[in-house]
Amino acid sequence: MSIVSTSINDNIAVVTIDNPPVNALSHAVRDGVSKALSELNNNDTVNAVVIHCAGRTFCAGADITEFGKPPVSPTLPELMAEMDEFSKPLIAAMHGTALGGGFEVGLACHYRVMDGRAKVGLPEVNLGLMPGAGGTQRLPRLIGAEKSLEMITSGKPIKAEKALSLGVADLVSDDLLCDAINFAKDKTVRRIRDLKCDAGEELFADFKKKIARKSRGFLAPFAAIDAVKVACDLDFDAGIEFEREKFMELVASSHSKAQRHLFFAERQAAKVDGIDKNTATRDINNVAVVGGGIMGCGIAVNFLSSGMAVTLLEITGDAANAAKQKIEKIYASNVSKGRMTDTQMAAAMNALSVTTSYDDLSDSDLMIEAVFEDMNIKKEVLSKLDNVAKDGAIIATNTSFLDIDEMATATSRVSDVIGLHFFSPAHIMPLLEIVKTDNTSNEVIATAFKLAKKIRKTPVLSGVCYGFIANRMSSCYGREAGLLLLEGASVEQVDQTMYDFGMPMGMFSMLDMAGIDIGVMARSKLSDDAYDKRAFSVHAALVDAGHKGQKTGAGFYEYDGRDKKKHALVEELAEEFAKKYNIKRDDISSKEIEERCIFALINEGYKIVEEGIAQRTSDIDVVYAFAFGFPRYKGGPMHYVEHLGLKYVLKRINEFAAKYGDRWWRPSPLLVKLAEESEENV
Ligand code: T1G
Repeated sequence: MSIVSTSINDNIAVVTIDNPPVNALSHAVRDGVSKALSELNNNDTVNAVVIHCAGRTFCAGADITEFGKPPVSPTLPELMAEMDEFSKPLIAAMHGTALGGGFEVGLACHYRVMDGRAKVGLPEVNLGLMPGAGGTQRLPRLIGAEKSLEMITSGKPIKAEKALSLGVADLVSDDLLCDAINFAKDKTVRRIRDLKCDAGEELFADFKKKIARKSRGFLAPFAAIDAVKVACDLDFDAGIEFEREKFMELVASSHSKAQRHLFFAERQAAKVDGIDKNTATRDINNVAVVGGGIMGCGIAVNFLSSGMAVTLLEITGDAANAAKQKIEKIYASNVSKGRMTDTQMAAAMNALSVTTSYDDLSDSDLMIEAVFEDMNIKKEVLSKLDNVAKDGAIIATNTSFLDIDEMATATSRVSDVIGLHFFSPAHIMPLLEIVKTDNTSNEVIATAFKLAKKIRKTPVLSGVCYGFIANRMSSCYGREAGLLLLEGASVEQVDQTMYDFGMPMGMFSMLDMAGIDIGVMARSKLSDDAYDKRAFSVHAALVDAGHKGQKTGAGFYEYDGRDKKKHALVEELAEEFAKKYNIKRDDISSKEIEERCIFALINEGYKIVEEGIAQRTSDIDVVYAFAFGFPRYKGGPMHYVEHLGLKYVLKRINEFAAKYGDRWWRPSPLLVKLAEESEENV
């Protein structure tokens, strides 16, 4: 079947686009549709045209792979203009996810018929863009400025029923093409561009304030707001011109390049080099979770919400029931926020059972432990699981740091053991580190990746090392932050610098939130040469004094409820340890703080790739953006290097090595090689 084909029955033409996998509006598609419409415009036997897509979805947007290359006519805006000139009724028959340019094609049609399960949306902001084919001008004319601002700046799609209620869809159908053809029979041309929209000035200013926190540092949402305002202030053609100009600026921006990088990096991370995508996988329907703490309950929710049965084991009946109540509370909160229905909550809770007996876990397809971060305790749990597990059951650990190769020796099935490292809160954070041991079978790895997709997590493969990818990198950033404290920077200055860089919060605020004692406990099991004790001396002293962070009312900050203020003890401890370690204290620039923290991440990221712990540098970006909120408009630590220049980053790391010693600052050989090969000008 050609990429665009036309059929005509009873004076209704159907233009079908067939460009798998998502009918992206590539040049071939645009050109095919343009040619088809030209012919149909001159065909007197044709009274109306239905635009439809083969495969699983209506056009899911512009072809993102074309961005950054010179535009080739017909561009999407040019095709829209042709559609605006089209003299016969145009009906879009939309199924799947009609997103971005796909939805804009629908809006350039005169009517829209949607499959009952279809969604429409304008997710361009996720790519550092705004709608660039009339979306900011047509949508406000159809549903008003305020609702358009919500859809465009959130990037969130709406379902067919909502689209119908808003007037975006004219018909919702379970027999899409047939109903769209019948719907087309008695229609007349009706262009959205001929409608008007207006809104007060204050709407746009207020909306910018409303999204200021969530969209901090991003460009696209604010540009989109300006474009919607223009839709209310200027005529359609002037608005289209404004939109195109702003869109092209965004396409060329480092922000969009970074966010487009992450879009493809996330999909690439789901591919495991050396494991064929058709590798057999095991069915996972029954899951056992051992440990009913915050992590265990969050992990259980992931599986319950994906329609699987969960048996949660705790040591005592009270603890098991407390875990059930924690899970019930999570679901109740989701229902109260409209994220799920009572029926969905009831179904999830009905699929949950709790127990204190390992025998009750014997039918589980997957068993995952989320118990205390101690090797002996975890080995004991894995051994008990191994004793009751059926053949083919997968045994997983949620450990954040520990050696899973060693842990697996507690079982008789080392090839069935894998790490599934969730991030707290486990039912919300999108990243899942899938950690393979030396013995984990390809079938188990492939099953874990399939499971990640089912529970809507973003998987990244890691090998076994201390902290895997995420926590190993984070400990390097934490090391530099701790040393900067001894060298004269304040907690507030370090945190503010990294917040201004784009991190959701500074390292010390994050430690106070998570609990300083967790890292102190983990490091207590390490040999002294495994980390820089100096960097974490204040952490240990705070915990010794009972200051573990928010949960004790003080840590690196003092807390009055959620309000935080300077904790004088920290400065005293920093001065005390600086003296003990003979570290000179001085004023430190924010640039030095930022480079020490970020370049530590980058250098470690290259080491993780060259050791084979991570498959590729783009996986590192996915980990750090999805687990720790590295600003997506900077693309992740490894993409950000390209923005800074490899030679500059290497130069600065060499300077840090000369000043602070190369125990931690030895440049990664991979970084050195790439910098040498780089053709950039320094
Ligand atoms: N362009 C090119 N390739 C795309 C693509 C796109 N728009 N969308 C998906 N792919 C590839 C993807 O890389 C993967 O490739 C395969 O299709 C399956 O994707 C002018 C400027 C539609 C919800 O942002 O959200 O229109 O890895 O694994 O999980 O105003 O893809 O197999 O080689 O994600 O079923 C706006 C982006 C673009 C939608 C399907 N549109 N796509 O999810 O499959 S900008 C978007 C998605 C734009 C206009 C503006 C999802 C999906 P590979 P997948 P999925």
